Amino acid sequence: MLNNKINGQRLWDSLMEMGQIGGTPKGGVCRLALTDLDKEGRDLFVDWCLEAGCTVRVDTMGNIFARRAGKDNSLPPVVMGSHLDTQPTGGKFDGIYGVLSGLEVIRSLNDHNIETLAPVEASVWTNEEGSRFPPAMVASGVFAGVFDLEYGLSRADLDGKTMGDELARIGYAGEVECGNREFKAFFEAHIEQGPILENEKKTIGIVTDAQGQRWYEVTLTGQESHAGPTPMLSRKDALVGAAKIIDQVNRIGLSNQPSACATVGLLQVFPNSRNVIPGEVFFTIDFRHPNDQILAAMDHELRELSQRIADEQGLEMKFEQIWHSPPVPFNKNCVDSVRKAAETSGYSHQDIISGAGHDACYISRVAPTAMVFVPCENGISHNEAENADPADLAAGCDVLFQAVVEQAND
Ligand code: HGY
Ligand code: MN
Ligand code: MN
Ligand code: MN
Repeated sequence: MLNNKINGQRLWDSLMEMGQIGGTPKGGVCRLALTDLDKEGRDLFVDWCLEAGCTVRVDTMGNIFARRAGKDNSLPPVVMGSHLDTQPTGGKFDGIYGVLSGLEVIRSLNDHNIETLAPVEASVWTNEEGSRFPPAMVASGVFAGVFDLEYGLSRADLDGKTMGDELARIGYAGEVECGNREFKAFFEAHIEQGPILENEKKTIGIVTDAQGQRWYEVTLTGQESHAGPTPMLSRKDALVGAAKIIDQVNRIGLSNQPSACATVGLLQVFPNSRNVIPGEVFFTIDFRHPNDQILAAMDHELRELSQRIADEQGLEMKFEQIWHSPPVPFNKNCVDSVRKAAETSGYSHQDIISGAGHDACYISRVAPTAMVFVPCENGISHNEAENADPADLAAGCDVLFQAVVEQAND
């Protein structure tokens, strides 16, 4: 039996140590992509992998691959991984759990002197969150051929710094080509980031699919003027227009239940002064649904309503869809490896669709891919209060271990 080979305490201790890098007073983590703190986290991960006897390579998008040799190293590797970058008010587990679970699998293979036929690799994917450099999952997207390298390296933050500049600055502009490399399989362990597994009292989520996403950027331009003498009926108030559109974003989400999600997470008002009518507003929209047709219908309704509101308010509108990641069905053979491991180990489990995007979504385009979910406390994530039960985290890593070994020896 290959279950219970991992060391749950060592996994937890590694998560807590990594969580100190960019740790916040409320117990969360702020380690934005390609900052000095991201470099610190990457360096710690690389050191741990070298200590575990891995060879480490970095590609041109800064993706890291720590390789443990197998019996036949001419075979394509089974790769595990996720991301180390966090949201500004992120937690210790989103992404990091998948990276350090991969490391724990390698450490446990070493402990038990298990030699796999194919090599296995623990990986880190750059800028999964898309918080500092939109869109999300851009480096796994370049690896999967969804974006070209030039697009990836040119992604810029709000200060105009590009990913290419920042990769070079922190010393993670690798030489290895990003992509064009065969994986036998790819597995990502992740906290669910929602309430389903906790509510259903299940330890393991067998992720069959991930929902589709569409991201938009909207700029409304009206007339900046004095809040006092300017009559209400002659105003071109960009914030009133934005508020009406944002209300429609929420209504479109609510009218496509039970699965749709609709979020405006970033809003900037110019000049942002209490007695000046806002002349310009910039905001983002995040739409999600497991069904691409419904997501397309939501898109159509949003575009129509936004233009109508802008016209009624006398505003200029720049409306841009900056990203569309269609829904993803994961690979049945890999999903079955996850299911078999959960069943033979006696972990309570259920099938689940991922509400969040993950690097696995893009990697699934170029390699057989599956995910392992574990519950998180109150379903909270992208929040400093993010937490998970050490026993659940260990169970998920145990399932990952068994699925990876099965695929590596297949
Ligand atoms: O937004 C997402 O789904 C992921 O956390 N980047
Ligand atoms: Mn994540
Ligand atoms: Mn996230
Ligand atoms: Mn079952």
